[in-house]
Amino acid sequence: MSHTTNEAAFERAKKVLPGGVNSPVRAFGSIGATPPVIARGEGGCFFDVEGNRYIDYIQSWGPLILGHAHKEVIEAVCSTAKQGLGFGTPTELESEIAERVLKAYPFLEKLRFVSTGTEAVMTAIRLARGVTGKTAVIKFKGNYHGHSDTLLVQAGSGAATFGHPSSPGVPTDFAKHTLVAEYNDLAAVEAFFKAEHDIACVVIEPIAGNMGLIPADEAFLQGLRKLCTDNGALLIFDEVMSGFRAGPMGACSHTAVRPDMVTFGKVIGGGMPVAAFGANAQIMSHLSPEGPVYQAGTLSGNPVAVAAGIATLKVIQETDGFYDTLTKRAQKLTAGLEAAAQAANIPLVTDVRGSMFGFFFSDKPVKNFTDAAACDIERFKRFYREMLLRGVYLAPSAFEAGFISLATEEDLIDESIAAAHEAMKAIA
Ligand code: KE4
Repeated sequence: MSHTTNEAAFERAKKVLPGGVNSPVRAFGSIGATPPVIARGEGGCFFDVEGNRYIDYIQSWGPLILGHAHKEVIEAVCSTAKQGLGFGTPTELESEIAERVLKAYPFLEKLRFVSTGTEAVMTAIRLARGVTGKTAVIKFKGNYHGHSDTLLVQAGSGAATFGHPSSPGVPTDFAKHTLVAEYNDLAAVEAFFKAEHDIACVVIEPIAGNMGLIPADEAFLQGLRKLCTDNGALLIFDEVMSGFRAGPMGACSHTAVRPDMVTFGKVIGGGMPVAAFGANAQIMSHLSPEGPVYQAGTLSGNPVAVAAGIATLKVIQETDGFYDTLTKRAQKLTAGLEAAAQAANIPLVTDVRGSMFGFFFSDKPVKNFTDAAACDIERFKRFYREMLLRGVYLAPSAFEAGFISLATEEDLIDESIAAAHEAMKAIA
C-alpha cells in the first residue's frame, strides 16, 4: 500500500516524464483536474494510490474486455513467463493466436503480429503502397490510427483533444500524401478519386471511437468499397479499437462490407502489447520475408504478451452470449445517462455498438468530427469531474469511446446511473 497522494505521485511523475505520462490523453489536460494515479485493478474497478475505488469504463483504453486481473489471463501470463519471457524465434503461441483471430475473421487468410496499433496501421499502409505501387492515403477527420507521420494528420483521440490535430514534426512532404475527408461524406471521397489517381488505400475506423463513438453509415462503407475496387485502391478497416469489442467479428459484425485489410490491437493482447494486421494470402505474400515490403519487430508476437491475448480470446469465444450480455449492459448504461440528462433538462445523444458506448452533449445526431467538435465540450468536462468525484472513471476526453467489460456487472452500472443523476443535476 503506497503512502502517498495522487497529487504527490503525479508531481513526481511530472519531474521525469513529459506531462507526467507516457501517453498524452492520460494527463487529463482537457479535463482540468489531477488524474488519479492508479495502483491496482480488480474486475470492473481500479484503485488509486489513496485507495479510492473507481468504476473503470476505459479498461486500459479498450484491451481489458474481461476486466482487471482476470484469473485465466493472469494464470496464462504467469505460466508462460515461467518458460522464459521470449526467444526471438517462431513459437507455437503465435500460430495459435493467429488461428483464433482468423477463425473470427474468415475473410482474412494471414496475419502479421506487431506490438502496437500504430505499428499495425503504419505497416498496413506501407503494404498497401507496396502492393498497389501508389502513394496517396485517404483518411477521415477525427479518425485516429496511431502516431505514425503519415496518419497524424487531422487525427482524433488525444490529437483532437489538444486542438492541434496535425502535429509539429510531421514534414509537410509526408502530410501531402494524406488526403483528409469528412467521415460519412462519400462525395468528398469520390472527388479525391476523380482528382487523384495515385491513391493506394482508404483507411477508416468503421466504427469511430476516437471522436466519441460514431459508426459509419452502411451506404458510406458500401460506397468506399466500390470506389476502392473500381480504382485499384485497398480498403483498410482499422479495428484496433472495435476488433472483438463491437462484436465477434468487430465492426465487420455490423456491416456487409469486407475490407482488403484489417488492423487489430487492444483486445487481442488482453492488456499486453499485441497488435496485428491481416489480409488475403496474395496481399500478405508481398510482406518480408516472402515479399519485398519490409517490416520487423524485436518483440513482435512475444509469447508472454500473446498468451494474454489467447486467454482473452478463449474466454470471449467460449462464453455463450458474450456480446449480447455486454451490449445489454451498455444499453442499460446509456439509457440511464439519457434519463439522467432528461431529468436535468440537458440535451444528450448516446450510441452503443457491442461493448462500446458513447455520448455527446448535443441536441442533434453526431455524424462526423465537425459535429462532435460542435458539441458542448465545456459541459462534458464538468460532467466528467462530477462523475469522477462519485467514483466513476469515464474516458477523460469528449473524443473517446467508453467500454463495458465482462466484469462491469449490473450493480456497477446501477451505481454509475445513480451517480449520473446527481452529476447531471450538478451541471444543469
Ligand atoms: P496504439 O499505438 O496506441 O496501440 O494504437 C493506435 C490506435 C490505432 N487505431 C485506433 C482505432 C486506435 O484507437 C488506436 C489507439 N487508441 C487510443 C485511444 N483512443 C489509445 C490511447 C492512447 O493514445 O493513450
